[in-house]
Amino acid sequence: MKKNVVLVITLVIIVVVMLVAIPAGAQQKPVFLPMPDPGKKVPIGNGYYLIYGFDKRPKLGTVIMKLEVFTGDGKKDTTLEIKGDTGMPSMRGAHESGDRVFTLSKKGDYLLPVNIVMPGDWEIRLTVIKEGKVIFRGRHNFDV
Ligand SMILES: [Cu+2]
Repeated sequence: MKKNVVLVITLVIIVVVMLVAIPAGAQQKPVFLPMPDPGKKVPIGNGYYLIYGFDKRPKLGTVIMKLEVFTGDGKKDTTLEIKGDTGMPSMRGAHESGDRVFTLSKKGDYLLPVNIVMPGDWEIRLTVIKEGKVIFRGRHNFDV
């Protein structure tokens, strides 16, 4: 009899943990869509698009990521908040920069320094925010 009680209590605890933990985990893992290559148009919704690139081919050291956002009729939009998180997918947590905000240049380009600290596979995850709402998440993967 005691064994059954222990079994039932264990099962109840497992079910409760699953109900609480799985939806919370799902909310914490946003999906970043793979983006077209540097220099190409990346649609970000509502006809808007962005074009990104680097000041030089990414290599060890600091490279500057440059990004421009255009409205559907081709005007630059400089009202967005854009964040970038850089790291190595094969070494999750080892070099993650955390979300860092792009600064806006006088020309209306969004700029972010990216530190490449070792050779291998790298990933930049972009989050684009308009009026406090995330409108786009995308990632760029490359090898150094
Ligand atoms: Cu590494």
